[in-house]
Amino acid sequence: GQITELLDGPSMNRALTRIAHEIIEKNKGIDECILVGIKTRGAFLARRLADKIEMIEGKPIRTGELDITLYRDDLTTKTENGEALVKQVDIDYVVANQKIILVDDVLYTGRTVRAALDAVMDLGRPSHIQLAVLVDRGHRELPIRADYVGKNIPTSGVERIVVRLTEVDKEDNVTLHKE
Ligand code: 3GP
Ligand code: 5GP
Ligand code: MG
Repeated sequence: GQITELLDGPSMNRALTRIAHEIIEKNKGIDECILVGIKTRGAFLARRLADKIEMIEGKPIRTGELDITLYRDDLTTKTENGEALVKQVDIDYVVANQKIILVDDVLYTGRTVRAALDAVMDLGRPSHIQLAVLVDRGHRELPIRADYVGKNIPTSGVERIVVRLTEVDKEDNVTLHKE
């Protein structure tokens, strides 16, 4: 099928730099913030944002990870109720009264984020939960939105967004695949 490049490496890096600044600005610093990446690629994006934020602020930001997969391990049945399931929670901090910033590569139906919200709130009562995504492809099935967006990409149901990150894919880019 047809492949379109939506973000190249430098554009992805600029988007992440902007989001790092937006996180610091919105939260007036990062003292009460914990970045929580959703595996696989969201966790690498959270690490990249943490590095950028540390460079800007001159102090580290806490990070954690969530492993969330579809209960039915078949991506094609997703909208026929493949439900997101939390497999592992790696957050080594007290979340009560902290600001949790979830990080994922692609936001689509919102079901993964809903599962992430549940997992975080099971640990205690954060003061806020925010969401950062590299790509928002639309088609929400739940009332969930992102606070920080790298790029909004309206897609059809048959299109796929492929996110490649050097940590796992040997290159940085985002491409749109039709059929
Ligand atoms: P990720 O773990 O880095 O996010 O779910 C496994 C991989 O399949 C994901 O990698 C993601 O890139 C890709 N993927 C493509 N379409 C979908 C989808 O609709 N749902 C999920 N969960 N993953 C998808
Ligand atoms: P949601 O639960 O919002 O439907 O989907 C979010 C999760 O599914 C993200 O973690 C992402 O990995 C994956 N996802 C959904 N659609 C796509 C897509 O088009 N491309 C990629 N790479 N991942 C997707
Ligand atoms: Mg993902």
